[in-house]
Amino acid sequence: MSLSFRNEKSSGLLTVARARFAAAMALLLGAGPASAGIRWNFQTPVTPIARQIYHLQDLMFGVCVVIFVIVFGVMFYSIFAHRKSKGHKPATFHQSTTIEVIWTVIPFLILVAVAVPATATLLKMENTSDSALTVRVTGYQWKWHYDYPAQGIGFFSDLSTPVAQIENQEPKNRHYLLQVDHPLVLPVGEKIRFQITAKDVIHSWWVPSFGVKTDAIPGFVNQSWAEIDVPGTYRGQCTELCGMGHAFMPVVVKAVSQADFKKWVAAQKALMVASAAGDNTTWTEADLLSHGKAVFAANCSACHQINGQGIAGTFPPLSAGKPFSAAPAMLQKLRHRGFLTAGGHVVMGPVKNHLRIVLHGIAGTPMPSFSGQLSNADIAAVVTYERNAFGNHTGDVIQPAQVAVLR
Ligand code: HEC
Ligand SMILES: [Cu+2]
Repeated sequence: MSLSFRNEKSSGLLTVARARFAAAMALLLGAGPASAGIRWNFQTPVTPIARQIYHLQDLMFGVCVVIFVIVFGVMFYSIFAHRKSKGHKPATFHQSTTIEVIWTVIPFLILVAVAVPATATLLKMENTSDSALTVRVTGYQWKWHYDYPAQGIGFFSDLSTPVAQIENQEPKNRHYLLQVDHPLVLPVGEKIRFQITAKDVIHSWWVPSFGVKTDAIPGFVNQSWAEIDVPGTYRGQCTELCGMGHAFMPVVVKAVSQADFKKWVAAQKALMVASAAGDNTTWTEADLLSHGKAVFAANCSACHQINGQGIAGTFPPLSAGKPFSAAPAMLQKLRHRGFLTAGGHVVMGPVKNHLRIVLHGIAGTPMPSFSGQLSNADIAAVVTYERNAFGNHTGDVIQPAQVAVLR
């Protein structure tokens, strides 16, 4: 009780100090409106845990500043006031047991004062019991998948920053690399348990305002929780270096009222039913191409590149006629599937092989299976797009029903 009271007080003082410091720095740096968004501390906490972490850091910071001022104050005073030129001699109090006991006991007490609230916070973080909602979070190279097992909803959340901004052809917007097509939607005022894992390599799911930063490790499920009290949009990132696209898999969470959450769940379910029924629809070529372009940008461009030109030695181009050089074993497999000529040039192999590759991936290579991630319509669209973009003109138009057969 007394500890938490001290925290609140010190945090109040520090907030004022921090605001002044920030203002002074802004003046010093000649900062204009461009840097108005710069902050000098954590993001505003919106869960009990995040708030506790925030106060802990203020407490630690306060303790460190006080120790720093006292230690350096004494040191500089001693150097100056007891200098040799004034005739001072080295002191002889080194054998003083009292002083030794004091300088052992004081740090010990400081450590206890810090360790007690820190341990309490850690224990609270681990306690995921009594949650009202469970969300499974799965890291992929390079996107997140969210599942609501009790609600029967699941979807991928992909970066939605336009490629033109990434390639410096357009100015970068405010949420550059921090925006996604489908944010995670959560209700406020309810304890939400996260079960976090990964499909390929280690990722880490981090939402600073929630005080949640949990490693996503293939084959393990780590747990964490949040009870959000302010509706809003919260942004985070993958925080475990997970390969080339690490910077391109942000986390975006929309916290809404419980009533809105229920509405959203119902809408999501209706969407899923509609997309399953879509297998029997016949799409126009124009619709397939435009949807395929979006599916390609979100799912394939990280490896095969947005222009389909791949990366020599690693990711094959998807343009017929392009030469591709790589390890002999890889070239042989591509030839075997009909995607490379004997002379080492890319060709668009048979449609069925193409669909199978996208559906099931290529085992033992980075080419992932998309059967769990993309609907039949998505796959029909992206394969139609590949076969008619990047300089390819096969004229093939693939319908969802053709994909359904191969699933
Ligand atoms: C994580 C990286 C990665 C992603 C994402 C990826 N691919 Fe691939 N893809 C590969 C690699 C690597 C190969 C070559 C595999 C081999 O060694 O045979 C490949 C091969 C292919 C091939 C056959 C080879 C060729 O030259 O045409 C096709 C077709 C293909 N990918 C399509 C896609 C489509 C469509 C998507 C998106 C829905 C996609 N890939 C996403 C890495 C990737
Ligand atoms: Cu990652």
